[in-house]
Amino acid sequence: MIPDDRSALTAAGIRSSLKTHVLGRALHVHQEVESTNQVAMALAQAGAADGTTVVADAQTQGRGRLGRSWLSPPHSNIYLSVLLVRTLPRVILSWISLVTGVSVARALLALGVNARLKWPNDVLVYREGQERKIAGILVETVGDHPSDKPVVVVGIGLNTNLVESDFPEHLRRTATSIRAEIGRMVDREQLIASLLLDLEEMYTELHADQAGVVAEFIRLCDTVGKRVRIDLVGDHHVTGFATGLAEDGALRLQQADGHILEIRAGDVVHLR
Ligand code: BT5
Repeated sequence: MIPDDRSALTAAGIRSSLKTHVLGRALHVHQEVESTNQVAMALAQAGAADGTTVVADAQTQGRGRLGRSWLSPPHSNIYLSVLLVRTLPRVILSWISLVTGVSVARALLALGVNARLKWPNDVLVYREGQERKIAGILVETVGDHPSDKPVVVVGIGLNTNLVESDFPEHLRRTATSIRAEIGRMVDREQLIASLLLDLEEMYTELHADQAGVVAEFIRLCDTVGKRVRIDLVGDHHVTGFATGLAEDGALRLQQADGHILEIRAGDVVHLR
């Protein structure tokens, strides 16, 4: 059954569709939190298990990268954080954010949304030549974890049943939702369950067949092969041609003089 705008997200509803072995097996569903990433961080510090998942119907301080905020109204979207407590080689760690984008894009494609990825963490839809962000990913490392393993929280914000008029003015031309794209509402609980299953498979595949995962990212990503400007922290930017990805997922940028830079953090602007 497709819920109306007011239906609440419940753990039972998500569990009834869940086919994972690890992700979401410990599941915390809240009506409202400041940030699901923050709740997952606190659970990590208290020793929560690998795959512990936090879902909220609304966030009051949803966060993006670099102190930016994530619009998180109630009853309409997906705000999800997954805790990964496992042995992750450094090279793989930096791929977590990229492969999470692959899973989100694949979930959207299955619903008929023509999703594309922008390195490193944006899930986009193009409408009338305009890029619109439909989902964002925020991976944060957990310090002071009781285990010796590297521990990360993977946060996903996915605009699902929000209608265009719900977006504030400053996001109306640059953001979209599944409903705005396909003209119907989707069941958030089922979507969360299928997303968790694909994520579980992707994280396993990342260990077993990194080349396959990289190829899947490149297939879905619009940044590689484009002229781009990259806004770096501070007021700096660099421009060039995105030629590919380094082993750790950094973006390789060829500048006009032929020099290759490897970019590990920044905001990409696709140039024509
Ligand atoms: C991101 O940051 O794209 C990462 C967003 C991650 C959000 C999830 S929700 C669950 C978990 N818990 C959290 O607290 N966070 C994660 P960034 O690349 O910095 O993009 C942020 C920018 O996107 C903002 O500055 C706005 O311009 C725009 N934006 C904010 N909310 C949006 C929304 N709902 N849809 C589309 N664009 C949005």
